[in-house]
Amino acid sequence: MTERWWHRATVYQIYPKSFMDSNGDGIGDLPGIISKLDYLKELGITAIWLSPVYQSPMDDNGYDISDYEAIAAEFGSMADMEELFSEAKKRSIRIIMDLVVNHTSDEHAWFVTARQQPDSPEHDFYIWANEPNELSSVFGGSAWAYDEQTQAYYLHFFSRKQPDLNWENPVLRQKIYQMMQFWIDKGISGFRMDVIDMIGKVPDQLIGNNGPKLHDYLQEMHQACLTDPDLLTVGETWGANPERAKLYSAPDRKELSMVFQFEHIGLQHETDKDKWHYTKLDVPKLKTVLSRWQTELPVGQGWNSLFWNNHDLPRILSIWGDTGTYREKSAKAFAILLHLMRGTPYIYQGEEIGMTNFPFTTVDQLNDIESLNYLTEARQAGQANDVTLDQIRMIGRDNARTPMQWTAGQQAGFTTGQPWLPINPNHQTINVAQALADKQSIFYTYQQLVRLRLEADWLIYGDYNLLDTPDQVFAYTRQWQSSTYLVVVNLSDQVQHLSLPAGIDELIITNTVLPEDLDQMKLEAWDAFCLKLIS
Ligand code: TEU
Ligand code: CA
Repeated sequence: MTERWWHRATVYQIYPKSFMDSNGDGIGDLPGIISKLDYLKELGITAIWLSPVYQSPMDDNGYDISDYEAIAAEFGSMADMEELFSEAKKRSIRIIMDLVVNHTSDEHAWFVTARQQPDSPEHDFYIWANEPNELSSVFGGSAWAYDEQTQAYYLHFFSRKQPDLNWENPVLRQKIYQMMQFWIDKGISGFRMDVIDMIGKVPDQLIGNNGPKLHDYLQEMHQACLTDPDLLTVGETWGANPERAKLYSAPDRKELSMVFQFEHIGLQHETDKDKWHYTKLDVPKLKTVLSRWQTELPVGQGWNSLFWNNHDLPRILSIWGDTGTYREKSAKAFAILLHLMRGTPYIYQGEEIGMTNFPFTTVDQLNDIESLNYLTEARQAGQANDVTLDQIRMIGRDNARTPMQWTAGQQAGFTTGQPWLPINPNHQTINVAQALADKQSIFYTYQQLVRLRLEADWLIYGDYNLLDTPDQVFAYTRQWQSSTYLVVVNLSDQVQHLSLPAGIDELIITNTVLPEDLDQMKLEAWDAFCLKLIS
């Protein structure tokens, strides 16, 4: 495998609306991000994945783009964007932009023209039908919306303000590649690609993702603007399994660097039920899923991403960890478990200080279109409001979008104004200032893991092997040249017993006081550590 920078990188995801507000309007912005680059440098991350900052009516908080080459006024100007690029570069931090090309906003000039002039070239940039079929939107209801002006239906797999693009149109594809080149020429280091597995859709065959031409389009895209191997491209592919991940990320396929797979996230809800039917952590299933992704994507045949959190997911501590006595210990346990696997880790803003879900109590605290649509649907289906609110409180996307908690002070130091989404009251104790002051905080565990990845070849190349342990204990080894590294994590608040016939050569990282030896070990709640074994 030819090593690239992103094999050793840790990427930090910023949701700009909630990261840092510089002008008191309660909305995060680009100058706010610039003011926090030194903090990110301290964490040690190599790159930032910046969720969309393009012009948008904000129906889906920027994942509905009305101009791909202009900055949303709420976030600042193109000059601010250029300054972010140069300030990040000074700190050797790369910028990955969010590429949202499965759909545009219905306020994009292309769609405005498409609906006004049915015989315009732009009309065929979208997907029209005289009658809807049974395709449904991810955000509830039909995936087809009737347009009075055109007297036809258009496809939208997300909100009706997010019409799907017709990737069968070669002119449209070239316009997308030109737009990508515009940002590459500005010096970005790659793209995160929003629901990219949907661009091969075949609506009249009810095919949404993994369509027949998906990889043709990705290879064409690569040829057009992604031939620089130092560009990191990560596809958001909810339908990926390891086999498909090889198609996306095997170097000789010349498509993407890696994908975000969601099979482990799928364990957050009951099988074959929708996301709202959340369920508790099933550690044996988690071991099976994550181990498959470690063993079925060998070095050179593809590359993994590693994440627990993003802007669409509940905070991992709230859904699978502990937010009480063991909040810090369980946070370190999840970090150690994941970051010592093979792949590129992604830290979502606030994960590094152990932020948790927001204690929503009323509907008017919610912003996310997905949750608000679900609330309406659930009401129409006769589900009690408190049941729905409980589901949204546990797994709704707003949980990840409450503002970053910088201090224990007013509005958590996020804004001097009124925040667009309420600040979690636990910012009094969970905030960056506290984390930086406490050398035992979660922050320094992440900092240590980020630094380790930059120098440890065993992390990049070592073979993975799951150990047979009690159900709640997730333990694996990484084998590299003559060295064996052991990772042991108790993913429960119960004492566990474990015996490993091996001697300790070196302590790599731990969230607990280590046992004398590995024979007849007693693991306390949420114990997690990594050791180099005597070979
Ligand atoms: O998410 C894709 C997606 O399907 C998610 O919306 C997911 O299915 C759902 O949120 C489960 O909770 C991407 C972006 O990450 C998301 O923020 C956008 O809303 C969506 O695409 C449309 O662009
Ligand atoms: Ca602002």
